[in-house]
Amino acid sequence: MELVARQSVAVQPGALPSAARLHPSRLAVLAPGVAQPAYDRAALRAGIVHLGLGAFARGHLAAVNDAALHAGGEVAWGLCGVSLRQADTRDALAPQEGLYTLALRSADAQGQPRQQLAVIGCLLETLVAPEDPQAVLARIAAADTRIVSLTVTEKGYCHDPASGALNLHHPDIVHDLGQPAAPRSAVGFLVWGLQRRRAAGLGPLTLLSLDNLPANGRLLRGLVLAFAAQVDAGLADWISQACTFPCSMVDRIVPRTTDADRGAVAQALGLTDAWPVLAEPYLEWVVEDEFAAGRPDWSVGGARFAAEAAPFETLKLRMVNGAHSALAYLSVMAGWATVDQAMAQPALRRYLASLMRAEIAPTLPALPGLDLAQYQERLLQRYANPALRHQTRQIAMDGSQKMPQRLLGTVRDRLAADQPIAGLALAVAGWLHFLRGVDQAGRRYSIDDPLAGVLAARLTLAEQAAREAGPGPAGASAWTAQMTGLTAVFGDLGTDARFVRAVAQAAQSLRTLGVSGALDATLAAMPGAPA
Ligand code: CS2
Repeated sequence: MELVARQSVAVQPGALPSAARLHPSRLAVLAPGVAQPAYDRAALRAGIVHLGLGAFARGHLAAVNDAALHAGGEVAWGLCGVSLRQADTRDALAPQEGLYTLALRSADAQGQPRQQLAVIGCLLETLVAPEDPQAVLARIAAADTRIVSLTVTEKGYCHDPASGALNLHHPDIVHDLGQPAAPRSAVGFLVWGLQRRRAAGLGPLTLLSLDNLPANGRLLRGLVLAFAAQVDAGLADWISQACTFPCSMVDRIVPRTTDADRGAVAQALGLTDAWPVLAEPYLEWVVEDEFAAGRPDWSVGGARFAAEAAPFETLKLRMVNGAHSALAYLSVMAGWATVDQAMAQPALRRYLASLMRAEIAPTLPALPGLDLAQYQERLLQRYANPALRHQTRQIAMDGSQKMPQRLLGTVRDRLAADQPIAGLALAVAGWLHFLRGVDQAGRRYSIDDPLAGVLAARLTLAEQAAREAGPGPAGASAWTAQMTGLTAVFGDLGTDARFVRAVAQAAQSLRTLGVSGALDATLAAMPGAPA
């Protein structure tokens, strides 16, 4: 079994509307240099069920799993994907019998976009949960299934982002507790599926969260057990004793696929693919080696098995995702549509470099062998990748679910050590200011967030408080105190006068000076900002 050598080719815009569709029967006509499944697809069985089959999972889990199969891994480790909401992925991939293209995009020395293509073959089937929840439960309870993995995004866990507890008032959880045969949430599917499994006398599973949440395995375990305890104490005991929930850290930037990307992939492939996935070449996946029923050897595809993922998670969530969110809100308001466009703004680049070095890095746990300065420099280069065109609006989604682990934990650690937080405060103020839904040029945008209603109500109260307090810093303080009083996101941070003061100052800068002025003012307040 050999991987066909991959070549990088220039990204050529355009479309091939008349080209035939990617399909197992057409692999022989693929353009030379495109990697393709060289293992026996027909022999694969679905040992992994993946909930939340978005581009992210197809850009890392499936790609790494494919590499393990190429390296001669067991045929038991094929993948069954589950979409929890929509049919679009299944509709795109079913006519291709699950095949899709992964395009790893980078730039050449002249900054021209290039891509390396690989057709991924390990996805055997995609189920659409709302169409047939029984099929999903049956898959979780199938004898072949040994791992259920998840990328359902932060909000998919139906938890309280500040405390990590299961939200028993969440409409999907309320629904699922009463619907053993037709749940809607990931946690509901897991618990009702595990109940069937136990009743059928089948073995335990590994439940593997791949989402950007701190201690994601432990969090998932807590949520699953909290739900199971509502159903049957014996089931909760069985899950807690037999199933494992390894924590993991995954790092790969996977922007949303556009029609232009579909065209460029078709040009290079020689076939059309209804839903290729784009990603950066960089991939880091650290996963705790606690599998209840075996696992593929993902290390051949770049994964690292570790005793403890926590230090890697903290590093990644605070650096990669913290800086990403800081960049995203400021950029949406400034009108910088893509991350590479934002990175071309010298003040923003300097701000991110200072934020990482001066405020985030000192809060990180020691990781032997890690050169943090090099890590930060590489991260800035990853963001600047001009071939990804990663939309800042995409990263700006769901801020209420992202703030605690990306920025607020860092803020807490800094305040506990009595350290300044000017850069972090600008990032938090950026999110709050962004929630007003209008950019600097007066263009309106919608707020895509599960707490959008609550946030809008807060904003109304905050604007009123600011009016009553009068213009200038007094108004900014009153406004910020209201916004940071939202405990579901800020916990008790809103009662820390140092935090509220720093965020109010940054909010006032954003209001009076705009994004560029606020960046300059913040940089002036951050010691040792790079020139
Ligand atoms: C991003 C992440 O959309 C977002 O919120 O910050 O998806 C980010 O690209 C990945 O976590 C990178 O590993």
